[in-house]
Amino acid sequence: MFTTDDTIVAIATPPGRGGIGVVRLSGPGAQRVACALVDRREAIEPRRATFARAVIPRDDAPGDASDAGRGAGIDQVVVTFFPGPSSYTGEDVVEISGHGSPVLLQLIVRAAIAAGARLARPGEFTFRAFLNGRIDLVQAEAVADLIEAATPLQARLAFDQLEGTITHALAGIEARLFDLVARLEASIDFPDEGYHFIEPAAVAREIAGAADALGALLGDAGRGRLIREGRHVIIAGSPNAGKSSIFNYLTGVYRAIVTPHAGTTRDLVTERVDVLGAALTIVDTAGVRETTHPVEREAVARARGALASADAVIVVLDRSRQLGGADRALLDETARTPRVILANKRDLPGAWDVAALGVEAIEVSMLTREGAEALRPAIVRALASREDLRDTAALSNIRQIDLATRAHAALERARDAAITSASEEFVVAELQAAREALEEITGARTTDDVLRRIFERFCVGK
Ligand SMILES: Nc1nc2c(ncn2[C@@H]2O[C@H](COP(=O)(O)OP(=O)(O)O)[C@@H](O)[C@H]2O)c(=O)[nH]1
Ligand SMILES: [Mg+2]
Repeated sequence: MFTTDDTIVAIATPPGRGGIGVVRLSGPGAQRVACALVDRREAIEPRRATFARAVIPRDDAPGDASDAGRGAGIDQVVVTFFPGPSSYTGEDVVEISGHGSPVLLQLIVRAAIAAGARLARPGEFTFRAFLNGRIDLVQAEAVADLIEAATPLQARLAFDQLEGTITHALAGIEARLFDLVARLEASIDFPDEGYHFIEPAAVAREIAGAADALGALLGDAGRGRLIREGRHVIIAGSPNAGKSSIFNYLTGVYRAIVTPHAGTTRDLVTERVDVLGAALTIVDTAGVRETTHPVEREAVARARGALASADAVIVVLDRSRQLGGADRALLDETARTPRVILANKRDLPGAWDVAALGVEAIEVSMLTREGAEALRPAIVRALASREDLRDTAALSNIRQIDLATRAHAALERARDAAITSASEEFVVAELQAAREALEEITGARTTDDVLRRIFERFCVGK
């Protein structure tokens, strides 16, 4: 996909001005290019921060008419040389830390290109790390996730994956399958000996063990996805039930207008918040009711649209007024969506019996905040079937989850075949299918297409 025998260069720090900015080089010529950049003849000592003066070709130096020396000084920098193979990419890497000015950093990159480096493509440093076996594909994806993390829990999930938690678990399963296939194939290859390299009864047991280990990983995947991707949570209910009050409470920003006038919220008000580790997009809607006002009609239509695409719904009921047809319709409509039902305004005399609702509802008062502390855990429980999202080692991205699901299905077929004493060839074929899917997760077997899609997500310099 990319050539890997040349030396690449890119700015590794984000665009904009800052205290320092880092230019990164990787490849066989990293040391040579870096020496040219700092006008140095002797090699840079490995793993040591070395103070130096960056120079750029005279042609690039504005207003420099003197011709002393080979280049024009441009910045004071710190150069660090990480020799391969124990560098980030597995190749020789040099990091040049200069002052964080986009102009300076661009000049350094141009000078590196003039000295023989090539501008790196998005994700190319991490891609080289993958090709050189420094990390597998799960870890490469974790690098992108770690950089993109928007909540502390997202960062921890990605870090766990980068540290190899998933890689290690998958390797254990792969090793078991490899061993099993080898022994089954030996039995197939030497049928006359009447000797089984593995007891037929042990085959099903071994497969079931691997399937269970993979099943455990998959069991956590829903939680992993929730942390990684976040979810849309829609607040719905009759006008004046207290939806905007709940939105403001959850988001901590008083964006949605709260008034005693029914029909105040006329558009979808959206805010992204961290709810106990889950990155949730909370959407406040207009109360769903019959109306003739054109703006409110549109608002109600938008509320219905949001409801259709919600991952979870907070159904807000007003406990101080009789439930109406719209409330019952909403309860019916959301019966199959993960939801939290709130009976709001518990500070006022109740007009109906919450216990008689027939479904679990949390009594709260958004005015006094009584009972409100139960709201966040209830949302997470509705989305993840548990109240907290900690202990984070989990598959989290859909590519990995799809492949693990495929591997798991193949293992179940293999186990069933082993139990019903189907031919060993059939069992082996299913086990091989499972192994292939697992190898695709880690990238031991993969296509250029998949790699391109994964590394496209990265920025230049990663
Ligand atoms: N007494 C009482 N009033 C509330 C409570 N929650 C909201 N309200 C009031 O009910 C009215 C409607 O609230 P709002 O959040 O705008 O409801 P929305 O129309 O569903 O968005 C406002 O006057 C709020 O101050 C509550 O728990 N108790
Ligand atoms: Mg409102």
